[in-house]
Amino acid sequence: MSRRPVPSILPSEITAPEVYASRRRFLTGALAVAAASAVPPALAAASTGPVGRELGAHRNAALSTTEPPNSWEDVTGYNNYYEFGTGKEDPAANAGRLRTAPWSVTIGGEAEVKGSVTLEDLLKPHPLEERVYRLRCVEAWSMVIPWVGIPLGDVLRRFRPTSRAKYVAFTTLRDPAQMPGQRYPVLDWPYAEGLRIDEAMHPLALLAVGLYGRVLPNQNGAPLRLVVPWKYGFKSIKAIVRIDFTERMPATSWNRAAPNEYGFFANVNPAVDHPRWSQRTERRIGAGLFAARQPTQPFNGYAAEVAGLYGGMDLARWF
Ligand SMILES: Nc1nc2c(c(=O)[nH]1)N[C@H]1C(S)=C(S)[C@@H](COP(=O)(O)O)O[C@H]1N2
Ligand SMILES: [Mo]
Repeated sequence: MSRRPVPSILPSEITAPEVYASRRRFLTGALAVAAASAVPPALAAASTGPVGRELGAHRNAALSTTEPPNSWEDVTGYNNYYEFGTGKEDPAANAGRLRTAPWSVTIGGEAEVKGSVTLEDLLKPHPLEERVYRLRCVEAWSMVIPWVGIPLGDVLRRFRPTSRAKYVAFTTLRDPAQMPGQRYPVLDWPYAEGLRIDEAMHPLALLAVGLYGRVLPNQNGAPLRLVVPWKYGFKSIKAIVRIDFTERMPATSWNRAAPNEYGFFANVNPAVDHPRWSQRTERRIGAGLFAARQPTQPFNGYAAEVAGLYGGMDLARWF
């Protein structure tokens, strides 16, 4: 067992950021009579439209939703990335200085090919695809994001996982000098996530390097992040520096922080509430304060593709 400092505030005592943010907007809005916009005034003023190096990517229409994508401002201005603060606007304000090049990823564990690989070499053999996916946060909000990336399974297979590889563990960079949020014990750093190997090999699991046709903004997980569209957003780990093939289910950050609230599987499931709020509906970011909440779909709308991965499992127990 590793020792860790006792957090001064338990994760379960932190006001859900969602609640905090909406409360704050309400206060501002009530005074400014600007409540119809869900975008905070400071962000709206700073909006520039898409920026960053353009990537050539071909749209994978078969795997894309036809729902309209959220604006660049929503996607890059309303983020969860606790390494840069727990507020939704903190990552956009603080992640800019993260050095994302050079970048390499270390592959370890139950695989025949292991060691450090540069990001360029990791990406080289794979054509980039654009896929428009819903992102459903466990905090009951959602967005639609045009990601650019490569299928995770295609990358993993190159390292020839052994027959003992039952899970894949992912680790974010740990660098408190660059990631100021890591100076506070909000989570057990570095951020860690994992998938069962069949989930990781599923064609919908994406390793993203861009969005809106451009290189990922730092606040969205540059230079390399996971996107697992049928699971709650916290599974989609950002700024990945390690990938390990494991025989045992790996420890994951949110599950360690509050195991009764965040399961390992974390499949989007409107029938299983979070202990502190309902998961039946969601608020689409950018739809405006008066827009109706939308019903949340099992597996975030990807049930036809992925439900078969969980045949025979009690999804209320394995939440
Ligand atoms: N390393 C790291 N990855 C992370 C997080 C984080 O705090 N740290 N937040 C997660 C959560 S809760 C969500 S909802 C998504 C948000 O992705 P986005 O900001 O690109 O929309 O990132 C996930 N990946
Ligand atoms: Mo989330």
